[in-house]
Amino acid sequence: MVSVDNASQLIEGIERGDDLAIGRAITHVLDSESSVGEELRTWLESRPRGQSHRIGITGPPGVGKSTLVAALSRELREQEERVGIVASDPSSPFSGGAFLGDRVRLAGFKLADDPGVFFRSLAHREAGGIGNESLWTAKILEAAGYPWIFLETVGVGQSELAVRELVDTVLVVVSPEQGDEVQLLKAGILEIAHIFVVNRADNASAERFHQQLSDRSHFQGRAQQESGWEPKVYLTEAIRGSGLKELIEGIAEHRKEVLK
Ligand SMILES: Nc1nc2c(ncn2[C@@H]2O[C@H](COP(=O)(O)OP(=O)(O)O)[C@@H](O)[C@H]2O)c(=O)[nH]1
Ligand SMILES: [Mg+2]
Repeated sequence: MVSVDNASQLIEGIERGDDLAIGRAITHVLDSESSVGEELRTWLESRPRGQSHRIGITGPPGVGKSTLVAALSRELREQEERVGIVASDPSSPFSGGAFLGDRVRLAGFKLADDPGVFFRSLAHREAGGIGNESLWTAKILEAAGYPWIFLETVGVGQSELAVRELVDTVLVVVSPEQGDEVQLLKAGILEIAHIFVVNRADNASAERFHQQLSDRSHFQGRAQQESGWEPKVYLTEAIRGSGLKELIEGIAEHRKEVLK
């Protein structure tokens, strides 16, 4: 990459919270051929873990993850919290519907021009899910002082299990339309959750599904065994913004647990 950027100027910019510098820095860091990127990666690796709380949002496609991230972000903005969002979508190699869709959705939530929100969509060349690209991006947002960082990943598969390694809190979003929890169990998705969200509270079977999951929230999967944390189950309607305050409190509670 031919570049006029220099690493120390970008670092200064990141620490000032300058969006332009943050955006440029991410581009460099994700470019294995950029020497500026290499310097930035070295710097990022030498930094102590900051004050950010990283929240991974995973779950099957279409359950409302992006909408929920936008809704939670708006709620946090009302509490004057700054929010970084990293969306990864393997189905959108640099252009295409989903990529644009998330932007449009953010705009719908009046976040697109909000300087307190930084949004970056990654077109993954890795096999789906949150990989190193998301990790580097999160590290930059952390260096820029964003206290809340959401990382959304698409789909359910092996790669989602990696989410756990990269974030502090894993939110597994499910929707009542998926019908039954057996499917979720098969996918191994219950195992990685710190928090469950049953989205689409407006659906007729939402309550029942919420109840079903709550009954099993003593379920001892890997995440649960490691931490002794009992996953809680929240019911939300992302498009209308219901259940968000409770969910944010739930995340904050888990954060306290993590920091213990
Ligand atoms: N009825 C209903 N639809 C929702 C809700 N949340 C999201 N949606 C819709 O579900 C569709 C998929 O949402 P999206 O956030 O893209 O799902 P993702 O693939 O999990 O990120 C969109 O048309 C949303 O408007 C909800 O609470 N209720
Ligand atoms: Mg999405």
